[in-house]
Order: sequence, then C-alpha cells, then structure tokens
Amino acid sequence: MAAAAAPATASSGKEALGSASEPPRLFDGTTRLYICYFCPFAQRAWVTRNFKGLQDKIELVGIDLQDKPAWYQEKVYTQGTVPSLEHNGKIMGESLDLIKYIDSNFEGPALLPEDPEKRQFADEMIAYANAFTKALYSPLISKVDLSDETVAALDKIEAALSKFSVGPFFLGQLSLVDIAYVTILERVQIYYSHLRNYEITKGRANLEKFIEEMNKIEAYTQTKNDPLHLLDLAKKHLKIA
Ligand SMILES: N[C@@H](CCC(=O)N[C@@H](CS)C(=O)NCC(=O)O)C(=O)O
Repeated sequence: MAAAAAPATASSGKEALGSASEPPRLFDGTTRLYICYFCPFAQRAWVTRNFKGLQDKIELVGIDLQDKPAWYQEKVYTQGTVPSLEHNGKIMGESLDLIKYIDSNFEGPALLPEDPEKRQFADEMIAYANAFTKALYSPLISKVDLSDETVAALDKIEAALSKFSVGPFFLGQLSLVDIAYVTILERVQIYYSHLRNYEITKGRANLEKFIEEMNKIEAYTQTKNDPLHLLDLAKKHLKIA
C-alpha cells in the first residue's frame, strides 16, 4: 500500500526526519523503531512497544514519507517502507513480523498466549490481517461500493471476537491480534462512515465493544491521529473516494 503520510511539524510533537536530515548513528547499539506517525503498519509496532513498556529501550525515529530521506532506503531498510527495527546490528521490517519479534525478544507482558488452541487461532488471525486490510481498502481505492467481500471480512472479525466468548479482545486479554487489527479498523471506520455512509460497527456488537475497549488503552490511544486528518491524508495519498 502506498504511503498515507504528511509532513509532521515540530509543533505536532511528532517530529519526522526529512530529506535534509542526517541519519542516526546506525548500529551504535541503540534499538530504533523507524515509523511514520500516520502509517497503520508502523502504528502496530509502536503500540506493541508502548504496551510492553519499552519506551526507554526502543527509540522512535519518525520518517517523513512525503520527503523521505535517501539514507533511509540506502542505509537503513532497503525496501524503503516503515516500520523497520534496528536491533542487535540488524534491520528488520514487515509490521506483522516485527510485532512478533518485539514480543518475543524484549521484556514486558507477553502478547501471545501459551495455550496451544489460542496460539493457533492467534497465528491464523495475524496471518489473515493482510487479506482483511485488502478487503477493506480495495473498494475505497477502486472507488466502488461496498463489496460482499468487504462485508464478509467484517463479519469474520465479528465472529472471531466471540470465539473464546470472554471478550472484549480476540483472545480475552489484549494480544498481538488486537494490535494487528485495531490500527486498520481505526481508519476504515472513519473512511466507510464518511465516504460510504456505512458504520462498520452497526449490527456488530463485538466489534463495537472491541473498539470501545481499545480506546481505553493508553499504549494505543497515544498513537492515534485526528480522524479527519487521517481521512484527508488517505484521500490525498491513497486516492480513496
Ligand atoms: N507490508 C508492510 C507495509 C508497510 C507500508 O506499506 N508502509 C508504507 C507507509 S503506510 C510505506 O512505508 N510506504 C513507503 C513510502 O511511502 O515511501 C508492513 O506491514 O510493514
């Protein structure tokens, strides 16, 4: 997916490095998470870091994707996308891999269950997150009406949220599954409401409760953006309509 980013300014408190910037002192032993503050994929890694209490262990480096520094792709992450993580002399990317990596290689509360049945379900749901994202974004990018596939993807999430019937999270307590979905849901809820007059939570009580409960978790709320700003960015950069 293309970038959904705009320049962050110093006054936003979310400074981002642009083309005129110098790279950090790479591989100096600092663990760095390279993100764009408006990117749902980067947000997954950022929430994971916050929830595990790793603010002092993993430094955030904001990248301005609208004025991307050449050094980012040349020296940090050859794919040029965010998020990426600099840790132990290596660079890794892909948000769904990164959240698992951060969970298993750093201290803090475990975000994947030990129970084999829940663990298998967690793996399946995390593996489905990319297809879910595509099912939700496709009609917006192709400027077509809500598809059966989109509705089915939302219904699948609604059913998944009650699989262990303890709620309000996918596995009962907060896990990487919640983190994988919430940043996408945050955006598509706004986009469908404004652009399709469709409330994704209507008739989906589990989803409604899930979003409500996620909005009580500071590790996540600290990473949220103004809804209308996200809508503007997506119209401009993803050309959704
Ligand atoms: N599959 C990747 C997707 C990452 C991605 O597409 N990030 C966008 C920003 S939202 C990006 O870095 N785009 C590159 C650019 O705009 O230069 C992941 O999950 O980490």
